[in-house]
Amino acid sequence: MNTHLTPRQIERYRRDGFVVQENLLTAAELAELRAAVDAAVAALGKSRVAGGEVASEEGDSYYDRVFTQKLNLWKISPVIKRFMLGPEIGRMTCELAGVPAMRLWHDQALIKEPFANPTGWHLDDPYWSFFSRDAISIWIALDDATLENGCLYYVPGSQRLADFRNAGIGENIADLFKIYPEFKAIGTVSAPVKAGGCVFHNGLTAHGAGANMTNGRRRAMTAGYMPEGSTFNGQQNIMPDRLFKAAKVGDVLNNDDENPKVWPV
Ligand SMILES: O=C(O)CCC(=O)C(=O)O
Ligand SMILES: [Fe+2]
Repeated sequence: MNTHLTPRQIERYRRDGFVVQENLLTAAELAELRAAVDAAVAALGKSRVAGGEVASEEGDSYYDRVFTQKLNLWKISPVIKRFMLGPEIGRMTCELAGVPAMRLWHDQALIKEPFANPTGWHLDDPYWSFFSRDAISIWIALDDATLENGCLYYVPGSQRLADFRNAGIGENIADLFKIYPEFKAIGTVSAPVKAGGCVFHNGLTAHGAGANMTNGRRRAMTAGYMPEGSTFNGQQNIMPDRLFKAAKVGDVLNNDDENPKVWPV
C-alpha cells in the first residue's frame, strides 16, 4: 500500500476538500480487495446493510439505479476489515484531517452498474449521526473510474462554505445548489482515478458522480471516518435500533464494536 502523503497533497486536501492518491493499492492488493468486495456484495443478496441489525433492501427505484450500495461489509469480510479499518488508511485520514484520532463511521461498496443513473450532488457528513467539520471519506476505485463510467466530481473549497444542510441523492441532481447557490459560481472539477487509486474528501465537500454511460461496472470501495470525540446529533443513519434508542444527543459516539478506532492503534 502506498500510504505516503506529500505536504502538497495535505495542503490541497485542506484547500480543496479533496485529494487524489494514485496507486494506493498494489496490483495484488487491488485484486484481493476487489475479490473480497465482490464476494461480500454477493453474500448480502438484496440486503443493503451487513451485520443483520439494519433492515434495508434494494429494489428498482431511481436511487437503486444510482448504484448498488452495500454497507458495513467489514462486519462480514476480514479482508475488507483489514483494508478499510487498518492503520495504513487510518493514519492517512488523521494526517489529512489534522486530527489525532479517527473511528470508522461506516464502509460501503458503491457499484455503478452498466448504464446507472448519475449520483446527485451532496455532502456526506449531514447524513451521519454526528456533525463534524473534520470527517473524511475514502473512495477507492476497484475499476478505472472515468468520465464515461461515473467518476466523482467536486466543488473545490465547498467544505469551507457548507454547513450541515443537505440535499438528497435524488432525480434532480442539482438540488444541492438550491441550498448553496454560491457553489454554482465556483465550478466543478472531475476526479478520474485508475483502479487501485483513491480519492479522499472532507465530509462537507460537495460531490457527485456522472451516469455510467458504458456497459461495464464502476466498482468502488469507500468508507467514512469520524473524528474521536464526535457526539450524537439525533440522526439514526446506520445506527442499529438498540443503540439509537439508547443514545442521547450530545453522547460521545465511542462504541468500539460499531465504530472501531482506526488510528492510533
Ligand atoms: O460512488 C458514487 O457514485 C458516489 C460516492 C460518494 O458519494 C461517496 O463516496 O461519498
Ligand atoms: Fe458521498
